[in-house]
Amino acid sequence: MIVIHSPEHARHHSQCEVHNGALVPSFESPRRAEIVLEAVTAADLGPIRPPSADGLAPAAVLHRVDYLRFLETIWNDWQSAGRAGEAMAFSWCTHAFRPRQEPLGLDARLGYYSFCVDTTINAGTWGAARSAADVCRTAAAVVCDGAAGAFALCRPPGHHAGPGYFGGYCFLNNAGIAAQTLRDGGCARVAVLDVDFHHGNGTQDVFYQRGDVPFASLHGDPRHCFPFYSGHADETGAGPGAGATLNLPLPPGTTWPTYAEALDHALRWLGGFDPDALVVSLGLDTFAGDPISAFRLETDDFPRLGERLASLGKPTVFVLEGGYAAEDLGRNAVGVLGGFESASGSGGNR
Ligand code: B3N
Ligand code: ZN
Repeated sequence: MIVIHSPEHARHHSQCEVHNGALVPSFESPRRAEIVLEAVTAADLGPIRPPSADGLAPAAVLHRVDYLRFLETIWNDWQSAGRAGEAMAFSWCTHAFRPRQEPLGLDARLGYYSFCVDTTINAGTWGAARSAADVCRTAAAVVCDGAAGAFALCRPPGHHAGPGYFGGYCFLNNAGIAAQTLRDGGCARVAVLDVDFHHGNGTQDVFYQRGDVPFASLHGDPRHCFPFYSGHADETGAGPGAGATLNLPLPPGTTWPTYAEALDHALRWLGGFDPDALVVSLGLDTFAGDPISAFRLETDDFPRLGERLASLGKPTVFVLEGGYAAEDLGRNAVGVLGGFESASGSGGNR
C-alpha cells in the first residue's frame, strides 16, 4: 500500500490541554506520527511518498472562507497582540446566546471558531494542517489513479473539524478532503466510514446535506464520550443528504464481538449506496490501552478490522485520526492496513 506522509506535521505541537481542571501535556503529539511511520517502514507496507497536491482546493469546498482565513491569520494576530503561550479559547457562544457574525476580539474569535478547550494553536499549526490536507488529497489522487489502497499518514487529525470550527485536536477535515478529491476525480459516490473511538462530528457536518458522500460512524456513546453533543442514532442527514448518515453509538467497554457486529452493519449500509470508493477515518483509540478512550479492542482485533474493511471491495483511502497509546499505535495501524492488504490481495502496490 502506498503511504503518503510529510514531516511538516511536526510544525504543530500543542504543549498542553486541560484535564480534570489542570493543564497536562497534550495527548496529540508529533511523536504519534513518528511511531506510525516507523512501524509502516519496518513492516515494509509499501513506498512512502511526499504529498504533491494542493489540499486547500478540496478544503475550500468543505470549509467556510472566513474560517480558513481565521486559521491562516490567528497566530499572527495572537503574536501581534503580545500574547505569550499558545492561542486557546476560553469563552464560547452557548445556545442561550445568538451568534451573529465573526466578533472582533482575539479571544472572542477563538471561541467563535472552536468548540472545546483542548485544541491549541501555535506558530506551525496552519502549516501542519495544510500539509495534512495535501497528504490526504495526494493519497486520494493515488487511488483515483488506480491504486487499491493508500494510507494518508498525517496529523493533526481532522474528523472533528467542521465547516466553520476546530476542536478535538482537528483543524481541517482530512477525511472530507480525501472524499472530496475522490468526487472531483470522477467517483460518483464516496463512502466515508469513521472507526475512531470519538464521533466524527466534523465529517458528519460537512456532508450532512449531501447524498453523494454517505457517512457511517461507530463511536463511544455521546451521552458519555467526547464530543458529547453529536453522534446520536437519530442524526441521519438532511435535505439531499437525508438518510445518508448512520451513527452507531456503542457503550464504553465495547469489545470486538459487539464492535464487529456494528462494523458489519455499517459496511452493509454503506455498500447499499454502491460507492465507487471508500474513505476510512482510521482512529486507533478504540484500543483497550488507549489513555483517553473507553473501548476494549485488542491488538489482534485490528487485522480483523482491516479484513472486514476490505470486504466492501472498494478502492480505499485510510486517513489517520486519533490513537494515543504510544507503545501500541504503530503495530495497531500496521495491523489494520496489513489485514486490509491480505484480504484484498492488494499488496502489489509496493
Ligand atoms: O475526552 C477527553 C479525555 C478523556 C479522558 C482523559 N483521561 C482519562 C486522561 C483525558 C481526556 N478529552 C477531550 C478531548 C479529547 C479529544 C479527542 C480527539 C480524538 O481522538 N478524536 O478522535
Ligand atoms: Zn479519537
